[in-house]
Amino acid sequence: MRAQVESPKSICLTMAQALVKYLTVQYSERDGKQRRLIPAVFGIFGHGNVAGLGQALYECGQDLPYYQPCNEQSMVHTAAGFAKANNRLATLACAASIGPGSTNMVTGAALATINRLPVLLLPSDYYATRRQGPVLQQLEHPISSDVSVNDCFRPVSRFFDRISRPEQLLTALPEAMRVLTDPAETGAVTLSLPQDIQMQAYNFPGRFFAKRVWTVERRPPVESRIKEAVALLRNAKRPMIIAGGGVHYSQAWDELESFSEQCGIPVGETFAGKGSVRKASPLLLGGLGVTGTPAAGRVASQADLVICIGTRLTDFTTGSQTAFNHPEVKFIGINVCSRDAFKQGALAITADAGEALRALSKAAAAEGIKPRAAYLEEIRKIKAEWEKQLQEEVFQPTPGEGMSQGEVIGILNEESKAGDSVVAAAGSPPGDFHKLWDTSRGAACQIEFGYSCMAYELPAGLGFRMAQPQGEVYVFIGDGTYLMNPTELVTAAQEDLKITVIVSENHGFQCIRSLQLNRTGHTFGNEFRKRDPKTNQLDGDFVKIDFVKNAESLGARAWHATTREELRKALREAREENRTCVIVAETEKYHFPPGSGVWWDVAVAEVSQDPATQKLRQEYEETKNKLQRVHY
Ligand SMILES: Cc1ncc(C[n+]2csc(CCOP(=O)(O)OP(=O)(O)O)c2C)c(N)n1
Repeated sequence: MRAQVESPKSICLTMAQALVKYLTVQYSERDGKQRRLIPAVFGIFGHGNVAGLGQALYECGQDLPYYQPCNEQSMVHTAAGFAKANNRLATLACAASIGPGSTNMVTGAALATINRLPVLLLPSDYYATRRQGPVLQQLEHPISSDVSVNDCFRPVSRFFDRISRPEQLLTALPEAMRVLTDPAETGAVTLSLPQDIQMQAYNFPGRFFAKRVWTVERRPPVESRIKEAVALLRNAKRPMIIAGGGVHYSQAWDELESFSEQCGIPVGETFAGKGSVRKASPLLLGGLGVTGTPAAGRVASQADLVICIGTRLTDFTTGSQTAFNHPEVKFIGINVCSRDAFKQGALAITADAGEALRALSKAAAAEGIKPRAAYLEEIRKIKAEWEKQLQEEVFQPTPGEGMSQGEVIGILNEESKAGDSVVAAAGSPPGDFHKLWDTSRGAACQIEFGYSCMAYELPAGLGFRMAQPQGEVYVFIGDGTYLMNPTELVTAAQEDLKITVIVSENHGFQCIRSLQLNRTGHTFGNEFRKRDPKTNQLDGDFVKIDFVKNAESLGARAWHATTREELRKALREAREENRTCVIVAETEKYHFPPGSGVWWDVAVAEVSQDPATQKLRQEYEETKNKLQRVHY
């Protein structure tokens, strides 16, 4: 055994010990404020990492607290939620054992990379020496001995490295930190750690473990692009802003509000951009796109200049390229990521959102660009129409029916307070929150819809709670999503991380059932029903599931609410509770809020014997041919 020698010049550590020691001294900085870049690690141990990284955490991890999740996918979602809550200025590390533990993290990696959220993943890998192979859980690739299951991480990581010698950390770790803290490149960073190399010792230079601060840069815009943008603004009669997640990550809320007010430009928000305008502004149209408000859909349809800020412009925002119908529509793209800035053939301003908006406001003021009164009046009317429909229809009970999900969201909105946040990601909740949630009350709406991953919400809620000690953290999910991943309730109990989970119990995957009906004319396989021996299909009685008991068994306090009064009472009691809470709200199966008028391209079968499907195909082709455009 080699003795651990420490001198100012070098320190002998195992690869895993060096990794842990390095992470404890990494900081991020923006606008003069520093914070730990990776303040904690989640992990599940197995033979692939217990004696390597596990030993290192025990010996060197005093400043890198260890958290125990119930599932490896979940811990990556927790890290993504934590990163999002910190506007990407901090994240968590996630460690897994070789094989299934590691591949369980692949979905989380995809979610993080697609949503541009930093997460540090530490999967374990095969023996680098190969002598003992195949080790337990090792893939033996027929033609490529250096391929392991961890190569699955490559397409879903922004940086991937396999550490096959301890000294590789000297270059791999700084590169990993650079990618994590680069706003244009960030996503999942994966360092694959062969089992034997984790324990291998090396004389690392002492200065490798000196505190290092990674500045998260605010890229300034190029002046000439700002001038060109102002020229477009000057000629625009019906401009509109699309606010994406980049507004939050840049913390450019004030800059967005003042630019929109100064120039009289209405704002539609993407899922990630929900809450970009934080006050009750007459210019805020709410969510934009397929699940957005009809008001935002109408304004987008006639906009002649669309200013896209910090958005990837996915099909839900562009209505699969049917949302912008003005014949002369032009786009300005403001984004730290050049690829996004150039989308839609936009005038691209590759810059930090806050910096670009400040420059744009200044240049627009110098040019004397002012709101157009007639346009403002039109926006006011369109918005008022939608608000009337919201209050008089969507949030009201329907005679003869139980609560709709819209009603539940309305009540939650009323009960929420400034400083609360609500997390949604898959099923009908993200779309309904995008359309219905009023962020001007001060409760943040954190929607993950880049990957729209069932199972993200609850563990991500823990990440939000870790970053947000005050206020309620609500997690809003369907019953299908609850069934996919309730287990992190145990981690919540273990760590006293209080979240309040609201389960909308509608007995199935109801948003997909509705989509299926609209695109095939039939439904099957989307409700929690028993197999009927007569039909041999899942169209028998609904399966009885006791979500309250399930949640209680995992350490939560739980309620079942079937009426508005019961729901309000449960929400108020939950606010006073210290433990994690689960409120199961019975909701109507087939009652959805009104549509936005924005189309979504989900193709219908081109050939079918079924007249219902044939009719839907005909409608599909007509709409697609009429509305879909290419903007370049
Ligand atoms: C992990 C994962 N699997 C499958 C899907 C496809 N999908 C999208 S929504 C949905 C149903 C969600 O059901 P539930 O959570 O009960 O919400 P509801 O549709 O009833 O609102 C499914 C299966 C997904 N988004 N994520």
